[in-house]
Amino acid sequence: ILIEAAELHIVHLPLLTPFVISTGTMTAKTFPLLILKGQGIEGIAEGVMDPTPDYLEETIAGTMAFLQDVLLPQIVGKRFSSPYELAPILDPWRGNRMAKAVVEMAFWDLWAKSLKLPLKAALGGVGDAVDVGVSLGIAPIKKTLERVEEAVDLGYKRTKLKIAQGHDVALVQAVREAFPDIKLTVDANTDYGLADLATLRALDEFGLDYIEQPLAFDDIHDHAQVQAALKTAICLDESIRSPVDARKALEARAARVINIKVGRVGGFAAARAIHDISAAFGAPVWCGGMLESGIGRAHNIHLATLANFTKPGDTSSASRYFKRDIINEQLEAVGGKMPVPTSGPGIGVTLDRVYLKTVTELTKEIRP
Ligand code: OSB
Ligand code: MG
Repeated sequence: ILIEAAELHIVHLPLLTPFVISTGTMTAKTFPLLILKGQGIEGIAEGVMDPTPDYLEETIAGTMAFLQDVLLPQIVGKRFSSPYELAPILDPWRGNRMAKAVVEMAFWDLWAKSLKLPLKAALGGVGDAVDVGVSLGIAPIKKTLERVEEAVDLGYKRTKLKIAQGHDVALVQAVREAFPDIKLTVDANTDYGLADLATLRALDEFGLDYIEQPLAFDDIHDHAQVQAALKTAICLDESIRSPVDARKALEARAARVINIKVGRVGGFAAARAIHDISAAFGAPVWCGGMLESGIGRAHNIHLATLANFTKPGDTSSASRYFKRDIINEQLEAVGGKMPVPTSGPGIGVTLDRVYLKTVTELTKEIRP
């Protein structure tokens, strides 16, 4: 496929409710949106980096510069016959996996569309729907109990509670008492350290399916010490940027579960490699989310059809986050199952160009 041009946007979507995690509060979702064009087809993807380096180091400003000045000029005007041919352009640069993922994922969509295949088939996944749960932001215990009840009533297959120092044991105890049998997990987004082992041990008593990313965003080693002290599985999110990270974490027994976000790890080639390495270690994986619009959500859903995604993912209904999405389709879970979108090949969703225009803050065109 000849990539004839690229469109790069910054999109700003207000969130229906502020989303609070240990590192801060999000009131809107701002993201770069890339459209690669060739042969009359468009391949589309969004980035998962924040405006400021809250979750990991990458930022939207850094990504825009790297994409416009470095990556896209090496891609626009050239032919690629598979996503793997992007590797010589992407791999030499250090880090910046979220930025690389935007390009790689948009090309996977373009490539699958050129082959008239759903993205899941191009990736090697099967099935028409994936199991999903909800991720509940930090809120007072009473409010959280209401939200858990709502999620359980809707049939979501797992409830993940965001926790932080001082908003942990009492919260989990209250939810567990009210819902003794649900699949429950917590996500600390790096808020704890080795000195907090007593708190983590207290959380160990609630039959959680896993404790997600208790320690630092760049740590693997100390997580192994925590995992050795707990019955509950540790799940790593922020710490796993690459297949090598996954191998090291599983070898070191720093985790028994991995949260794969294709947008965090550099794209589908890396996401699949992490999926395969985890399977080889007997470690289940699940598909994380970053409050994506329908574009990123669709990518995630297709990825989650791979065989070792055996735990419910975070790709819940878009209507939980947004009043209106930038796609024409509605990505809504039914009974804890999110249908794989199939409005055409590739990611199976289509851009609502009219609405997109009203929520676009900046547009750049890249031509050869
Ligand atoms: O750690 O999984 C996370 C949202 C923003 C930043 C980090 C995380 C999250 C979520 C949201 O948990 C999951 C979703 O998209 O619903
Ligand atoms: Mg997480």
